[in-house]
Amino acid sequence: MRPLVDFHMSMTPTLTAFERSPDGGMGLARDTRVRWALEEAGQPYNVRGVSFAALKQPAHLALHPFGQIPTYEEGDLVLFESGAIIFHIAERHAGLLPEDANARSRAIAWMFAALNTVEPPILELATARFLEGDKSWAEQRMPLVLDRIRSRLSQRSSRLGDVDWLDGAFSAGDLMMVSVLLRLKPSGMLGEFQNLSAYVARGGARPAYQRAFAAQFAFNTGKAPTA
Ligand code: GTB
Repeated sequence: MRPLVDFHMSMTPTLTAFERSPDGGMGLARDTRVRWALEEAGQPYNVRGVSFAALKQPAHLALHPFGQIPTYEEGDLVLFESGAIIFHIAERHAGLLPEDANARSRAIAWMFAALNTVEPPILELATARFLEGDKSWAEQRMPLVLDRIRSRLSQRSSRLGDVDWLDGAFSAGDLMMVSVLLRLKPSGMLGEFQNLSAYVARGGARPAYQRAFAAQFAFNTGKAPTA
């Protein structure tokens, strides 16, 4: 008979992450949000580092059609897209989606809102800075990029008001929203919206996030994070 421990080990999911993230352990690459979801769910996981060259090789493209991280392998299941991976984790383990059907649908709506409505303008900032910063029109474009982010932050800030989480208890919707907003931390823009900075700080202070952050930091730097 197959020992239980072997079965358990084969179902321990494996994520892919950058072999060395260009952010040097700031936790901005999208494996961090998946690690966070797994930590919230209390699930163990393995991580396999992938070099930039290997991302575009057939072995990795078989897991991820766009040659990116993160991917998620669990038994026979292979997933890509951080949103789909976190949704899968949240569906199968307690703690990330409410039991009530309507509240669950609303939490899922917030996950989509984070990925489809809030994240795109934030990603534009990185494109404008790092990929287009040397173009003749870069300086003219930047205020437009910043305005689009500010507009979303202002809408998010008004809706959040003074509550702790988006819709009652912490959910995968908050996990995704905080993950997306964390990308703005180096820009200082979150500081313009006191309740949003507090919201992001609240998410970042969760023990599960702290464990996820420490794990990615150790993976990327070989060191423990300093407080
Ligand atoms: N929509 C996909 C998802 O949510 O999973 C997007 C995945 C994605 O963009 N992956 C990036 C990647 O693999 C890493 S996270 N890029 C390599 C490639 O496309 O060839 C984005 C990212 C990249 C770099 C930093 N950084 O340097 O700090 C941070 C975040």
